[in-house]
Amino acid sequence: MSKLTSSSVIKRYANNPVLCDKDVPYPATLVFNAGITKYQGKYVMVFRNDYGNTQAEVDAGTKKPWELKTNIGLAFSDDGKKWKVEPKPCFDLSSPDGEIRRSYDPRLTVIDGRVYMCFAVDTNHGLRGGIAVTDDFKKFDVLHLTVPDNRNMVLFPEKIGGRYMRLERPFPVYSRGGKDRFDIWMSASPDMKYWGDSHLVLGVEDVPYANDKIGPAAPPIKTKKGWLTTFHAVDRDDATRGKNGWEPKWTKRYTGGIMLLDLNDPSKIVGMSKEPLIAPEAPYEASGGYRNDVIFPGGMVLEPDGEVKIYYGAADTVECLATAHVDDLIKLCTEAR
Ligand code: BMA
Repeated sequence: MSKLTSSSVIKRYANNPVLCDKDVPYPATLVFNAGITKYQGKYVMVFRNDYGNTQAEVDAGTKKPWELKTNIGLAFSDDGKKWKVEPKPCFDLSSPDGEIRRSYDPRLTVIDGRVYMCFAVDTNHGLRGGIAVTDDFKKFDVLHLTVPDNRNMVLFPEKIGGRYMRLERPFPVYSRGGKDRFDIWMSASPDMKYWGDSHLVLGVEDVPYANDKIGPAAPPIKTKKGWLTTFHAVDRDDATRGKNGWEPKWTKRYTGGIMLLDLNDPSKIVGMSKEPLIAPEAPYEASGGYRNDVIFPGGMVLEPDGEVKIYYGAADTVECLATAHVDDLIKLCTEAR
């Protein structure tokens, strides 16, 4: 697939990345794919931390990146730009019997004053999606784990029609031709524990710049025109792409997209931009990372003046920030219809 460029409404933060391994006071190598929200007057970030081998060890060929272990770290900020990482990781679901290998890619949503965290879980019997709730980021109660293979879940910040709602991305390999053809779905729940009434929201074939899979990105934000939400879109080129990062072979590209969902029935798409919102272009997105050409949005904050902060993992290596005005983002979705 050809070159992809970011929308002109997007401004990258000049001091990107906002968080990287050097900011973390415990073993850290890849610091990325964070969930961010505002809670009790502060910005809060939970981030994925892959640790175990240094980049130098990987580069020297003495250690392989896939030996990395993962935990979830915690950081706070007063302005959403300068972050201070807490002394210890805040969440690690790996179980002593080895069945749960790790949890990662957290996303945060505040609902009725409590913080809910969605996360992915690798187990010996498949990839699962989890939901936990916390009030202090010290104690997390795990409320729900999906059956495999389903992850990349994000919650809406309020009940809709009396039910909690989530976007999610199952991996239906068997019925989609035995390869990646994965779509965005949604489900509802009366209590965060039992989920059902599932609907397809967006098929991968409807995203012009994806030829592989798509998935939910940052949790939706509410606007007058609908639920504004990002997603990630993947195109793959095994013929011309090869080594692209520390990994021996990486032939995918991850791009951020944007769509608007109906306020009362979010399984209905009001509009979707036919072009990427953020495509990997900056040096920290396109070179020098673990997997280059990866944009993975996980947090979106709507400020009172209409600025939207979009946080995204870049190159599976660092955490970055870009901003846009909410009206421009809505226009991108509605004018594309
Ligand atoms: C996905 C997830 C993400 C990661 C992305 C790109 O499948 O593993 O955590 O950012 O691939 O490597």
